[in-house]
Amino acid sequence: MKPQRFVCTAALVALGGASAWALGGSDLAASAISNITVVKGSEPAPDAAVNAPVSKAAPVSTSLGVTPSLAPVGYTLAFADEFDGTALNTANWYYRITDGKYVQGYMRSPNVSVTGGTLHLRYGYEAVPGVSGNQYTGGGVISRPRFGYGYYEVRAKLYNAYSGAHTSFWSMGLRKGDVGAAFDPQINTDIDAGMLPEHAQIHEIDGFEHDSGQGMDMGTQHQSNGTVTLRTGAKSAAQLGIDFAAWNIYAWELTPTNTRFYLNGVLKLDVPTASYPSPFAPANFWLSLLPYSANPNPSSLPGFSEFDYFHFYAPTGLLGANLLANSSFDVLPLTNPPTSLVSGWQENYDKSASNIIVTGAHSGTRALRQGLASAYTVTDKQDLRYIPNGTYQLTAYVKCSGGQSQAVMRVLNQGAAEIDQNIGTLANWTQITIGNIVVTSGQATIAFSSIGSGGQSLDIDDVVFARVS
Ligand SMILES: [Ca+2]
Repeated sequence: MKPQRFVCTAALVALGGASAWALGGSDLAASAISNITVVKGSEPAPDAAVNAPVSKAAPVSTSLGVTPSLAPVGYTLAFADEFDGTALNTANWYYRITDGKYVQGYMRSPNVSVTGGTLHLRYGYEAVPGVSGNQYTGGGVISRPRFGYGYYEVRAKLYNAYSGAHTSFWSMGLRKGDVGAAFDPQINTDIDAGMLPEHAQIHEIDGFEHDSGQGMDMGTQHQSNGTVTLRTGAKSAAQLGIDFAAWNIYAWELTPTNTRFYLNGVLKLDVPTASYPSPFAPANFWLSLLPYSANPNPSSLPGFSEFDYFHFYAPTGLLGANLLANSSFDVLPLTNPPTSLVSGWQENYDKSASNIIVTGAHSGTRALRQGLASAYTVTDKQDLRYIPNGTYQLTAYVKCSGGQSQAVMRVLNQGAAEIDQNIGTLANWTQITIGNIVVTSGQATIAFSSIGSGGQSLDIDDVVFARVS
């Protein structure tokens, strides 16, 4: 098995059985990422625990010194972790932890450390609790925030002494219960609290996938259907003109029209969306070192891959682009998708009242229905962060039984008072609009909320949230 794509990717397995969702909100006061709850009248502000934007033109001081910004024009630094200090900032990151052995080893939180100004991912051959004999171990981190269109950059020095380690710089949404990734308990906590979608494994971008002692691949692939779009294929250090074990700056740029991959500021691959269509979805950002084959010299371990920083630069323009994931609800999770999974959307409160319908959609084959056979309160939302300030418009097609005590399309956390569009009885698909949405906070929450009685329903399809000026 050539694990070039597979090992970076989370395991493609069916989701487990139905989860027992708690109703209502959750107490996440300790979390640096606020739960942006959306029952009207109780809307805590989103956190401000991200670095203040700075001019892209300004050099960026990192742990290893001052780095010239390699970001293309049209971007502003919106999020940065310099990996300074003495511990991983768990307000920014989950640990990537596997459910037991995965590929060739165990992904564990003790293999992640921050020291000397860099993130260290340790590649070990050592005892693992509950397992006999030495085992290969690795580690990784997954960002708690999700990032969309923008420029992603790291400076990295990779384990390359012998074959066996797969280090990667990439993005993908999380999926609850993913055996290859999702066993940091905070992930389930955040999903259950409606801070993350239960399923957001829609699109994967690989800034690099490096097989130690061998080569490096870059490119994109659909996660929702497992299709590779365009990749460089494995390139040796000589072909790339770098030393993998030395510090290099790796980056990609995601725009509505292209995904571009850079090495030390040089464009290495350009994936035009028109030629290689990909579903857009804001995604978690990952850094990981995964044991993928036996190391020929395990007594030489531990080894390390190091990251000096992760920077995300938000675009300053982005006019006309829909910033919502799975805006038409037609993304299909990979394996026997249950209609209870609303890919890309954060469900909250009575999650059983939020389901995909597969007949009568406005477009495609699927739409969202809020409704239940008994009384319910439900919200489907997307917390968009690191988006450009400006004036936006939100539109959606809806059908509604009427009679709910609340059925509403909402914009909140945009830097001003919440804006609502109440939805009454609509027998046919009808487009509704909230215009003149002035975003000043670099973020916005787009939500649909219902409080209804048994048998009532609100259907939603083709939601567009885009900047107009
Ligand atoms: Ca649809």
